Amino acid sequence: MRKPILICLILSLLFSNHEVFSQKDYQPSPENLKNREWFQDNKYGLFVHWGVYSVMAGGGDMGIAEWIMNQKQIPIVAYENLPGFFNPIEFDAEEWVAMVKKAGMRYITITSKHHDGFAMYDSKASDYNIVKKTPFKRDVLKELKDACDKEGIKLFFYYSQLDWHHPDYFPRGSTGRGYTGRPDSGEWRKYIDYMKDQLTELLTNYGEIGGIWFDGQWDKYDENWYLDEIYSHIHNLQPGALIGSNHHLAPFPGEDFQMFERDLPGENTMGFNKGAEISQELPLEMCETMNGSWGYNIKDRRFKSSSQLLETMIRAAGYGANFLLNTGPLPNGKIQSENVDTLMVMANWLEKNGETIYGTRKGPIEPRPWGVTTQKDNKVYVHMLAWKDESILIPTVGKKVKSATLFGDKSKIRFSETKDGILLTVPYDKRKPLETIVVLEL
Ligand code: FHN
Repeated sequence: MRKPILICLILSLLFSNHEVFSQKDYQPSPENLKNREWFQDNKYGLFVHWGVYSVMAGGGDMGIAEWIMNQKQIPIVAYENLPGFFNPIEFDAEEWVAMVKKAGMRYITITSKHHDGFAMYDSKASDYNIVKKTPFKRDVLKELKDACDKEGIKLFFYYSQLDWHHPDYFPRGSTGRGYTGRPDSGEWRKYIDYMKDQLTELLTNYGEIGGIWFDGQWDKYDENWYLDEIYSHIHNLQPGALIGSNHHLAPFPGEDFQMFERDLPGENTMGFNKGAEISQELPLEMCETMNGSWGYNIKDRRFKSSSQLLETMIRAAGYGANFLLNTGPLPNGKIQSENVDTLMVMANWLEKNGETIYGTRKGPIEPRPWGVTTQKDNKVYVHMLAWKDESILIPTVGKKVKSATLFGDKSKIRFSETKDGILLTVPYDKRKPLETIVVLEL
């Protein structure tokens, strides 16, 4: 084939995919744009992976929790017993939200349905839900939403497009194959309608929500996910709702924020990031686990320290990204006490230093191994995270620096500005881990 024809063919294929896969011509509503600003200002949220899988607590294996059905190849007919054992009598939505507030978090993103297909809310689209199938019979999303509304915390719903339970999730993707016991048949369009019905419930029965956090498109990259239709539907029901999808690709039109899983934007230590470009326009969010698991895993004691998590949060802010920190609640409805302890230590830091994170955007200097910058109005916050010497030459910041002070005690920091950069000197006795923050007033 001649080269120009081949190029045209590739371009037209790309273009047609683009049309099928995204909400073309999407213009975010004014509410949506306002919510994007809110999202970027508020920076820090709690991710919650809670489902009937918590009863199995990882089954004694490290790294397995919400994936247990697939990892242990549990057929649907057997997995369907699990809801019968799920009775989180100690669940108290108000207690969760009070903890979130105390932690300095501003929103919660909770699993409404994970890959196992079990709805953690009162779904009319399927009986496979917490109200119909568990002895608990309560709609935890409803209780959480009410508690969030009282405290001014926003609630987002995680929704797995991937489904190991629904018969019409066919053709199957890279997971949930064979062992589930589903017949090798099904109608994809019926599954899309089912998903649409469930999303309608989530967007109409819980008042105004923060948005929908999709996950699972990576199970079948070549599938038609009807994103145009689904995203338009969501935005029609709630124009302000932010849509994000954890497909590990560059955002599609119709998405309102871009997310990164367990890696800072652009990094790829986890192997998820397929070289996706970082959006210069959309808000960003990084999600992270507190140990190595999302859902509750009884054996996973690899808890990250509060310092480690704080450093990640600060570095994320240096990219302009929110930090969505996960907990996997216990099957009795309590939040793991180790997680609460860590969150409270982080809360102390935020109480003192929150000004350098909340309401900021990424600073004028790109994130560096030594640290990051954030910015608000005429102030640049230089977070010196890993700099051992007394002086450091940082790049110029575009405007003249009027003063340099240490955040906290406001002591003057010696600085000199040349065309080569800004030389800052922070005396050793003024340094504290994670709290050496120089404020440059422009
Ligand atoms: O498979 C899921 C996993 O269980 C978890 O929900 C994370 C959260 O980002 N996302 C998926 C993997 O990309």
